[in-house]
Amino acid sequence: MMHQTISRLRNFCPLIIIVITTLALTTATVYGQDRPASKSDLRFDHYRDHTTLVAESKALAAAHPTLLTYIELGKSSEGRPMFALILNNPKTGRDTDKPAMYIDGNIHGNEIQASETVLYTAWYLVENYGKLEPITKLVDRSAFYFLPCINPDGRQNWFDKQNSSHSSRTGYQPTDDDKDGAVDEDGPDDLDGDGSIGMMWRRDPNGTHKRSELDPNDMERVEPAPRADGTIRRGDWSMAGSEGIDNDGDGQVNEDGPGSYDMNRNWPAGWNPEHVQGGAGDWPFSYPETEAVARFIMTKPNIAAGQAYHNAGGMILRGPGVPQRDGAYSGDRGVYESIGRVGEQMLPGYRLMVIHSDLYPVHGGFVNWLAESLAVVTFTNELWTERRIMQNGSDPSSQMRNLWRDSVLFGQTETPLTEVDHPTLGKVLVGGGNKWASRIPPAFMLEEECHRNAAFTIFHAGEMPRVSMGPSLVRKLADGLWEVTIELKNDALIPSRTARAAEMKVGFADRVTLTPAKGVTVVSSGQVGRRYDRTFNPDRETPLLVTLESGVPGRDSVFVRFLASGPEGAQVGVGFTAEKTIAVKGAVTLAPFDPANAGAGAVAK
Ligand SMILES: [Ca+2]
Ligand SMILES: [Ca+2]
Ligand SMILES: [Ca+2]
Ligand SMILES: [Ca+2]
Ligand SMILES: [Zn+2]
Repeated sequence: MMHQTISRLRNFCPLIIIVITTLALTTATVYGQDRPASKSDLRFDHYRDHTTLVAESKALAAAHPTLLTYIELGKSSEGRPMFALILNNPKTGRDTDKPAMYIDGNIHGNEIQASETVLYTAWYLVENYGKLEPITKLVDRSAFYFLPCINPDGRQNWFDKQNSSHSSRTGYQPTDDDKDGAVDEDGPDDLDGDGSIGMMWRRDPNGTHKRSELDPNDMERVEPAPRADGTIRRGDWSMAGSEGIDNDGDGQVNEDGPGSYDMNRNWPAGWNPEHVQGGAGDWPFSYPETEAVARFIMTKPNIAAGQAYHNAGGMILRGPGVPQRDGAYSGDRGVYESIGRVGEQMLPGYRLMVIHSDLYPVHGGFVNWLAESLAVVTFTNELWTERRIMQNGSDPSSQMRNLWRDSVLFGQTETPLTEVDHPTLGKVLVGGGNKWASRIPPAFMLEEECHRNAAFTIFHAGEMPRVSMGPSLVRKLADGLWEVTIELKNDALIPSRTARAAEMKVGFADRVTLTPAKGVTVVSSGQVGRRYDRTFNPDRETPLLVTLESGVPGRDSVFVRFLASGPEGAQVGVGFTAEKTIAVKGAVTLAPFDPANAGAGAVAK
């Protein structure tokens, strides 16, 4: 029996090999559809508070010690760590020598999925390094700075305290919002004890709403309409504000809750003082959180791309925040359009928009500081849109919204209306959408939201400037006298120096340095319009240095020419440096060469 089996196996040996080979191939191809085997088993099917976010970020860095570093940038108002994850492969150079993408989230503390999205991006890149070729290549030539949560107090308090989906937005320094001399004296109050701050409804013979006959937890709007007897039909309930009482007896309810400074109005880009916009602070960077972020960013002039995550609405926003600053984008509009339009295709239900014209005016917003003051191509995504409820991208009807809430989410985002005795309003109904309603995706859709947005930023990062040297044109003008035209080309969308940077002289201009071999003299050098142009305005002062004020445009080339005297066959070293690209080193041989006449693949260096 045994013998028989073995001989059979022997006969089938080739078949077994084929089967094993097929299995191996199948495993390799199937990987793309699978979760990567993870060194740090992070899950994106739930939301984590700030304490857990810190612990998991540290664990992710510890699991990938070569690529990922956890650093603390400072402390929040309430003493929580402000932190960053730096992704860089030291084997391919220092982070500051590479173009970098800056990605943050949760500046508004209630906009919680922003942090999961940033953490997911870091996690996806480190877990797939060495497994997915496009990721490996991108990580090897770029750096990433991840700041998953830049409002730690806002986030932690959103989880710990009674909030609505809109509250715990700000930072947590005690602030006198209503200027009555007391701080934080009248916050929201959880009257029905559900842990959230909902809506209050009072009985009103001229009410705007009535309770639905199909579902008594639903308030339906009633449009006033004349009855046959001449009276006007109205509802019997009206809204009575957000859940709470007048704690300080000043006649207003919940007018001065905990904290309340808006760190997204505290950046030096068209900043305006408090009396123009509340929350702006005494001066830009006046809050510990904004100062910590600014100090970090100011040490990283290699940041070439930026992304900030907020919620909600399904938007890919670019600046400016006010129409007066439209001109700041005129030179780079094409770059923003090209990247943003791809984003619209990658993010179903999302639309590319301009902050001031499509949303509302913002003075001194973070994205404006990065884009307008530091001249970095930056977007703000407003994560999650109700259009994602419908799989066809249209806005849900109220019937669909209720079906979603009751039969897809099984009521998890809703507290039934209950009667509560209110000290000043009498009997009120309290309830409605809880803090999990409306602004964040349900857990089962979180991972998709994270992944698609991560993919968009990875695409954006892939378009950070990438400069290389093309073939050089070398002409012999006379015995021992050479004219050399060098091509520097950028095959990414983002220029090595944005139009905004060139215009405002932000940072250093790009530089081409020439290093002649012994016996060679560079007589003059300068930029030319095209490779075969005959006109040439040499810079006689510094022939070994050509400054490119406008850098190398996206998907385009610039040409630099120099005249040199020296023997045929001698070399001139060429170096290109820019703040936001990897430096390029090459050399040109002084021997006649015309790229137009060269065969395929011939490059004179
Ligand atoms: Ca007050
Ligand atoms: Ca409540
Ligand atoms: Ca009050
Ligand atoms: Ca109150
Ligand atoms: Zn926001």
